[in-house]
Amino acid sequence: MGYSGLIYGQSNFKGQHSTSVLTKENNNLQITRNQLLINNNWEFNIGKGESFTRINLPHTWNSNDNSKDGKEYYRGVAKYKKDIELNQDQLNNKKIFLYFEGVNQVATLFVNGNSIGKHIGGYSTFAFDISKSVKAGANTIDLEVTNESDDNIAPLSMDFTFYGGIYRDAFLIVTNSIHFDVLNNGSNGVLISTPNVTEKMGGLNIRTRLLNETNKNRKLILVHRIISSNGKLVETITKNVVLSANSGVNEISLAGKVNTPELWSPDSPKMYTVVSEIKDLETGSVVDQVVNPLGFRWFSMDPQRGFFLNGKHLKLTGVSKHQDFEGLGSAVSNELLIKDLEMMKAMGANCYRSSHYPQDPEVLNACDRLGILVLDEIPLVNSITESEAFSGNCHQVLTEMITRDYNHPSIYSWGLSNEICILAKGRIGSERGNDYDNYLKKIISSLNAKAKSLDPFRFTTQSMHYKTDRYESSGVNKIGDYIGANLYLGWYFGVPDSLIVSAKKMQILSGNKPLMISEYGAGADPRLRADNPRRFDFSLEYQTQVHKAWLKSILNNDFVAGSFVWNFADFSSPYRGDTNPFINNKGIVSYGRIPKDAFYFYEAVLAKKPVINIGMKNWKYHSGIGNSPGSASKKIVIYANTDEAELSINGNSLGQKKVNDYSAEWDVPFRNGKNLIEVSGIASNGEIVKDYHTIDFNLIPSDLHQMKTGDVIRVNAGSSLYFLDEEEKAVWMPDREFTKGSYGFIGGKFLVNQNDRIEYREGVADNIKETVKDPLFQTQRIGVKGFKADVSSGQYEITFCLADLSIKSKSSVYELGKEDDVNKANVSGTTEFDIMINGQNIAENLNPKKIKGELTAYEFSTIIYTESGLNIDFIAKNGMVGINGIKIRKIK
Ligand code: GCB
Repeated sequence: MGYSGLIYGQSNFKGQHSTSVLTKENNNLQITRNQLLINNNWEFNIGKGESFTRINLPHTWNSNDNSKDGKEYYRGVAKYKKDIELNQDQLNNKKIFLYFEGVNQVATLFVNGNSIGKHIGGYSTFAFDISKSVKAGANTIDLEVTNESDDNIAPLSMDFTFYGGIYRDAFLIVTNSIHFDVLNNGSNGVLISTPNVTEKMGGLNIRTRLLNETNKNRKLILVHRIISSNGKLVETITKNVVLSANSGVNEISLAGKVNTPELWSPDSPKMYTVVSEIKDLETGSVVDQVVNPLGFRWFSMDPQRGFFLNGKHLKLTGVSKHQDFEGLGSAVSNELLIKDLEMMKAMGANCYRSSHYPQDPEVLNACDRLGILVLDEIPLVNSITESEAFSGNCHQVLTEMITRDYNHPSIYSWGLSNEICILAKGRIGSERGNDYDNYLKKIISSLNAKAKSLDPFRFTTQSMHYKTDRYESSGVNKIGDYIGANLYLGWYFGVPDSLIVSAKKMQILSGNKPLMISEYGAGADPRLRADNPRRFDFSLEYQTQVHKAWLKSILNNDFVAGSFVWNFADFSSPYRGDTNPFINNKGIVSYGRIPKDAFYFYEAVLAKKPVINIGMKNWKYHSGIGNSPGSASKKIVIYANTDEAELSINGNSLGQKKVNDYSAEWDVPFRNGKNLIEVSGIASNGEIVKDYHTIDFNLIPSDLHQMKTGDVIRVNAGSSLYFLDEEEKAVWMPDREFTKGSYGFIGGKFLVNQNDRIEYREGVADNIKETVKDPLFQTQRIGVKGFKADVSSGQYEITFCLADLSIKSKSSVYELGKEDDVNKANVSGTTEFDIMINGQNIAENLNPKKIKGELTAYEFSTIIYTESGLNIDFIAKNGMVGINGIKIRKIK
């Protein structure tokens, strides 16, 4: 929670950590409001049982679901309970509120058994007045929460997990009976706008909502003090007010100005603080106090020239992000949320799309402080329900978002919808007709009007997908100040260069509104690397390659006001079957926030500081077949903004290279074991930048006779990719045909998954059960006859990795614009087969489907002594043999 004027103090409440406002007036310390974080010691119960467990907030009951089986994540009812002790002093002439920053998605509150109210919507902040239901002594709070799907609550469906729970901070707020409004949609009762700003003058307007909940009329002074970034009082705005007894909310608007204001911008996010107080006219004592941010800046947008901030052109280049984090689901601490923003800023991002819903208030505080412009949006995604209740819910969450977030200088735009026409056609049953179009237009136009009435000073927008027909037929693409284009050219379909062509087309159809590319991205599994990257291989290399092309187009085209990478971080999505099942891996950092190569590329381009990074840094292990005595060459790419860079391996320089397109690459000879890579460059300001990285390399001798005891060969069968196995701390090599003196398969081909838009994907798009090595088991070499390794005499352990992939594999449900959900995988190896090694029978009638069932990992190992070579024969009983991986380890 932000800007409430808090000095952290000791608790007045048993067992609570308390925050309270202490103000110095007439040398008296006065407590004006208490705001207690009540995150600790809640009791939680899920399902029907009576037993409660103790938990702390933030909390979600789905944090681990997706690692088991994301499709089955629990969407239902749960109960939270907490006891709060209050003393009589805290109740005398006081108002007591509960304030929740976010509960997904319906929360029903009882205090001491009395029904208090219900809040609908999982991403808004809300408060309840519980004054009438509390007493001195122990009080019980019961919050019933459900994340069940409901046709009248947005979002209806989406490519992310709808985590249930009280997943943000909760507060108990105690005010005097005369106070700023606590029940105003998450705001603290003070709304500040800056309608006229120039370099010479910052005009502002402060709307304040005051309540006198006593039985007497009261004479008061309302004071707003404006304090500059260096702590100086620059302006005081005051007004004497008389509030009649119990007169409800009194709204008072006051205008003010700051001469030659310090302007807010990404490069210089200078801010002011507005301290608002209600004082008693006679005694001068402070009755209530709240604190808000204030920033002076102005912006405009032009369809051809883009975005302007404070009169200067500013290309917006940033990222989108969901709110979840590996292992935590949506219950993420403020500290981690803030770290994300700091990481984005360090990368050079100057804008942030709060997709697809309003996020924690701390996210916006961080954006204000760091200088990151924000598109804040409501969770209206994919489709609508044609009902008044649904429309009402959308209007409510829009009002809550705009009111709570109104004062943040970082916000330049409100988002009204995302891909709202994607389900209008075909993908969920029959096509929705004209009535749907009409209803859609009605909702979106009234949301736009509502946004404008609440805040005429910011832009409105919608993010639309590339299939323009329904946006056009409904006319929704003409609503809002600018359009957002979600474009995946080069990923789901098309080539990266056509991004701009599609964007232009969407702009023209919108009636030539200004345009941002609100999404563009490609999946990458941090564990996959390719020598020859290609679309839909989920390799880090392909992701970097397309981001390079996309960013170039974005930067070279002025009509593109800005762009948001989809996505900053990998995130959970229950229906995905990509190489990290239940994860959308389009992040440029991993789910646990480890940078992928694309992140380093962005940093080199965008960060206004000297940068050099080794792209391989998230891999501590690698493997390769020797190509010169004692070493194997691997390509190492570095990302830098220096003119040149020098790389050395194990102390030997491989020379300087020119940095082109923010990168340079070397063929680096790795020896077996630890290798130290060092790079350095000289920035234009003379600063020397360096990076280093250690890789533990598994060198496979080119002549396998030289394989030593303990050496291991891992083969990622049916795949052209290297797979980093975090369990074994080792790398599986791409599949290869046998060559004399070495190892490889005989016969067979890769299992390829095809559909109308993804012409080629190795393996299947499905979760493989009983393993975390999905990429290894998702791919398969089928119709294979044998495997040979020309090893010398000795004892070897041979491991076979198998999984039945014969099930018709589903593609990602969320493939943009895709009309049918079933991939046409070519038939995989399903049938029974025998395995013989050097003529010995190892397995008979082996059928992984019979042993484990479909899509389940099955591994078995055997130990063999050979005089010379390993000749493995796969003998199909009928149909084809399918092998997912082979590992050979020399034991003796
Ligand atoms: C989109 C959606 C976003 C998805 C993304 C994807 O267009 O707006 O929510 O996650 O595509 O990865 O497919």
